[in-house]
Amino acid sequence: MTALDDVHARLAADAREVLRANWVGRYTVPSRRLYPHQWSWDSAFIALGVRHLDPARAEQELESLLSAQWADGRIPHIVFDPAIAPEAYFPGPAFWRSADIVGSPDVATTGLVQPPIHAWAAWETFRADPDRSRARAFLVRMYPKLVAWHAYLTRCRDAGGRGLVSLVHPWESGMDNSPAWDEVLRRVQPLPVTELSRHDLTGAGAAQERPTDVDYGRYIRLAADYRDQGYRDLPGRGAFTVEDPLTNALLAVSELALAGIATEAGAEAGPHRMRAQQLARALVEVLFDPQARTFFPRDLHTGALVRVYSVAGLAPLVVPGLPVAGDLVKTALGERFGLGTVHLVPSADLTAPTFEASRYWRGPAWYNTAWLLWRGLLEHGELDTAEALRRSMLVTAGRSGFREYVDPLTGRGAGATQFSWSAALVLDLLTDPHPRAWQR
Ligand code: 9WN
Repeated sequence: MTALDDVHARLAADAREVLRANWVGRYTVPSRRLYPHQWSWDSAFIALGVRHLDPARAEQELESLLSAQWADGRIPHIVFDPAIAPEAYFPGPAFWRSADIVGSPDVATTGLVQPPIHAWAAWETFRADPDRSRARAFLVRMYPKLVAWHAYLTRCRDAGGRGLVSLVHPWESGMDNSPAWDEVLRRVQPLPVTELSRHDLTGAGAAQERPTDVDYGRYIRLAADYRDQGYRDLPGRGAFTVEDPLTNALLAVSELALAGIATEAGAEAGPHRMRAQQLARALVEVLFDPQARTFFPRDLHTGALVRVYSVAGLAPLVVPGLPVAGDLVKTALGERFGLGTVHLVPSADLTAPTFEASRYWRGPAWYNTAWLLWRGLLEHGELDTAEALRRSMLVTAGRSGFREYVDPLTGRGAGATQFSWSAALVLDLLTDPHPRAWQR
């Protein structure tokens, strides 16, 4: 064993320990202190790592999330654990009142969604141990639920009418306080701070690393409005209605995964491949800016692109055959993201006046978006750049632990400690450094 093997073995052991400590019997909490319930896209990233340890547990992670699916097909962004005190997370079940909605599950949830990476995670989980997974009919059970999930997004969320999914709340993007949302959020009147019971601000330095009270006032206002309209989508647009490149790129890849899942489940793969192509085409036609060499979100109130760079604009690199992949790689390597010269990849433009190295999604580097970029670079044959990014993630995690995010300039960890998806994705990098691309 070389010294590096030794370091990696220790890192893998530490990652396993985080995932063990955060497992609550049916699912994994993102963080014991900050996020003590089940989160939608977290569970998918967690399954991508846990499949290497215990594929049955990765299946259970996803199945437990999908057991809270609504009758309309949506997978809620948080599934609340009834065993956890209601005041442990704000806004909790009493705010969302999901039980009032016909077709909501027995357990309390939010009515928002998060980026649709679930079919991709289910497919990779299956591939970790296909024989055993087949014996449990995992994909046969998952297939109709995942189809219903994608159908909800396609049927109820195409507010722009161009074949792309739109989001109704910044929390749905997974990148809550991204500077890309600043301009759109300006039309939302924030609730006063007296109406917010923020629990996320306890702990040293937390207020400097989390969204501001004005942001939160707007988040709660938007969520309350959506709730008060019974979580109904079309027709009509709430104050925040945007098409997001990361969400739509993950849906395209998940449709490809669904093609594989369909074949395993005895259904037709063709329609899913076709939908993946339609999404990829719409992404490029509607959200790509050739001058800026990146994707931008689109504000459906103005119909215009929001020309603010963020890592979400690079995420379509995960889409196989993307015709503008070369442009995205150039942007990633350029001064705005500094790929190869910084730790992981920053969530927001390093050169913008809004850049803040330690505030949540306004600059810090996150393991999930770096992992997506890594997969995208591999997908498009950028092997050296991908390997450098993988190493950066491993070295940074080795130094700062499995923090929620890191300062991309110094590698200093911030946010929650023992963060589940950071551990899970590092474990994936260590266990499966050369994943199969879709074409192979
Ligand atoms: C709101 C759980 C989630 C992640 C999101 C991240 C953060 C929640 C919060 O934590 O959002 O959903 O309370 O700030 O932004 O991506 O899924 O880890």
